[in-house]
Amino acid sequence: MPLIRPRLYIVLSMLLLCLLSIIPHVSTTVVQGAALGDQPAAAPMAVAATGGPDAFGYCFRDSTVSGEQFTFTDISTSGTALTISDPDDTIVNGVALPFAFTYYGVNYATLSASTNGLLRFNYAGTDPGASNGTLPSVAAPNNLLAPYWDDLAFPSTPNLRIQTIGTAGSRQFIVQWTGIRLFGQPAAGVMTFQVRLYEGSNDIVFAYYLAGVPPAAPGTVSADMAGADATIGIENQDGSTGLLYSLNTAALTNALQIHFTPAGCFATITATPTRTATNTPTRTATNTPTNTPTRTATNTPTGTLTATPTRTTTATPTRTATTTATSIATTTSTRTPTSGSPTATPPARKLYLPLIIR
Ligand SMILES: [Ca+2]
Ligand SMILES: [Ca+2]
Repeated sequence: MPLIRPRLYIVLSMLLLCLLSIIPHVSTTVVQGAALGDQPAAAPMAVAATGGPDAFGYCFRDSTVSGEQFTFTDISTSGTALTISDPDDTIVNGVALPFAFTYYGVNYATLSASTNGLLRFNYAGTDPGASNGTLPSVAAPNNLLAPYWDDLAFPSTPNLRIQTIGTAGSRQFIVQWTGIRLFGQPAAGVMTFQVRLYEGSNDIVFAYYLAGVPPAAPGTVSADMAGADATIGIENQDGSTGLLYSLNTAALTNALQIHFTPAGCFATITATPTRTATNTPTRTATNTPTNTPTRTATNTPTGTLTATPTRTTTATPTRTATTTATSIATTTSTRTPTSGSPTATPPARKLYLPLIIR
């Protein structure tokens, strides 16, 4: 059927075109292997300067918080070197602690130190590996401190040391990774960090001297060195609780420390200050009154004066003649008739002579 064949070809061709149009384009995807033992990086997390409490009561704060001072007691030469069989993935078990250290309520006399930036308690196995994960997580490994859990390696001679400082009762046990670097990174990108365990308080401090080996001045801290691929935090015995400082986030800076404590959250962060007034304010009059107050008698005395004052003579004055007459005048009186003529001759006057008797 000469007419039928061309039609068949056309129909078949159209069907083929339709099929091609609905088949998606296949692109070549190269699945990158996890870089040098790292797990694929998760999305960066927001990092807080403080955290906790976790279910046990641990809290942390970093040295960007007022009251948390960065300190770094370098033991890169003074400390006792741990024997490292492999500068890449090695854990040293049975490191004796100079004092019983209580971690999540359990006393430990030894710990394990890994070249991949981990400390572990009650552990006797092989290195848990460089593949860091989140905290807390019931997935192994558990019961750990992660100052810098990542795929790390010492570039040449391993320098993982321990040292105890201070006096009994307030000692610090220090574990320090000196001049370590991210696996495969340039030799210039070395980092130094330490963990300090505190006797008595059972506090834990992670201190970072990134991009160098003290006392040399630190170099440039890359994002990777700042923790862009690392886990930093703590986790309890069964992985049921813990504190995560950062996960796959460039959160670290040179001269930073992170302080964990089982004593609850730091008072300087959580306490609300209370103010108690201790002084009673005194007010002083600053203006002098300008008006003179006037007093108005409001009561009129109503009583009547009834008593008459009496005077009593208390003394009778006496008068005494003070003068005596001293002479009496002798006068010869002469009587002169005042009128008429005498009617009788006055009697003769007799002379009396004095008789003198001898
Ligand atoms: Ca875990
Ligand atoms: Ca490693």
